[in-house]
This record gives sequence, C-alpha cells and structure tokens, in this order.
Amino acid sequence: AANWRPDAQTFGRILLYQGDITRVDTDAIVNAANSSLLGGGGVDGAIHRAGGPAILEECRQIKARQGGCPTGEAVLTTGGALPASYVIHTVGPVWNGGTKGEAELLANCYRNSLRLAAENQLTSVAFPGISTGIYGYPKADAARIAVREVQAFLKGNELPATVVFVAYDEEARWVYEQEL
Ligand code: AR6
Repeated sequence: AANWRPDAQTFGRILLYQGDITRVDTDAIVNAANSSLLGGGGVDGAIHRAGGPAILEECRQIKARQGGCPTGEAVLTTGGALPASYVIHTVGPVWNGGTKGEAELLANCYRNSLRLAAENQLTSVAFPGISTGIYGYPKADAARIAVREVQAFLKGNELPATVVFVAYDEEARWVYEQEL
C-alpha cells in the first residue's frame, strides 16, 4: 500500500494524495452525497459522471428501500465504471456555525463509512473532505475530525488496512499534512 502512488505521502496506514478521487483505485472511494442519494454537484457529480448510470440505479434502489440516507450515515454501492470497486456514500452535515452538532455528525460519517468498509472486507478506502465544499465546513476543523476518527478506527481494526485522504487542491493537502 505504501507504493500505491509514488506521489502519495505515507503516515503509517494513512496516505495523503492530492488529485481527483474518481481516478483513485482503492477498493472503495467515499462519496460526499446528500440524503436523497440521487446525485448533485461537487465530488458527488464527478463520481456519478465517471462511474456511469449503474451507481445511480443502485442509489435509487436503496432510496426506495430505506428512504435515503440520514446525515452521518453511510451506504454501499458498486463502483460502476470507476477504477474503485465500490462507492461508500455518506452524507455530511451542512455547516451552520458549529453549534448544531456538526462535529459529531461529521465524525459519524467517517466512523460509519469505515465500519461499512470493514464489514465488507474492504482493504483500502479513499475519502474526500466530506462537507468541506458546498456544505461549507471549515477545512481545518474538518481535517482534524477526519484524521482523529480514521486514526482511532485503524487502531482498533485491521480492516481497512489503508486509508487514503484525497485532497483536491494544494490548500486541502497542506491542511491534512498539518494534522497528520
Ligand atoms: N476529487 C476529490 N475531491 C473533490 C472532487 C474530486 N473530483 N471534487 C470536489 N472535491 P463537495 P460537500 C472536494 O461540495 O461539501 C453535492 O451537491 C471539494 O474540494 O463535493 O459534502 C452533494 O450532492 C471539497 O473539499 O461536498 C451534496 O448536496 C470536498 O470534495 C453536497 O454537494 C467536498 O465538497 C455535499 O457537499
């Protein structure tokens, strides 16, 4: 896993990579979805564009079965045409100033996504900065929670063996690097 990408930085079982998550070939990539699971902008739009209609069809079936995905929860679909085999769709909180339980809900996104990965025997999972785009969560606060939750989970679990943080731009990469 340490050689996964020559340009990724390694911090034990955590890798930091700057780029487009739709090109990442971990077992699963995580989508920053919304509760409808029916697609949107940002990384959600990019994943559905790159992964093709099969992912959206699975999302529709999950929505029909359970009515969508509440904030902080996660669901699993296959990866369609993506290099990743699976997509874990999680719904981050909308930033509302920080007093509406945002930190706990964001932590739940990481925990529940990792639990889903472990339950499905997935070896490697890549996360975007959930909630840090359209949902407005401050990037440094979000990275602190992401790193804390992933480190805690990895300490207690053998799977996933490797977690990749995907920073979309240089600023995001720098913020993760500080936390790691
Ligand atoms: N690869 C990696 N990271 C990306 C990519 C990409 N291709 N594209 C964007 N990012 P956002 P949210 C980063 O807005 O804030 C959608 O409409 C981006 O720079 O995608 O959780 C959903 O349907 C940012 O750091 O997700 C929801 O309605 C991070 O991914 C809503 O947006 C997350 O930004 C969710 O908002």
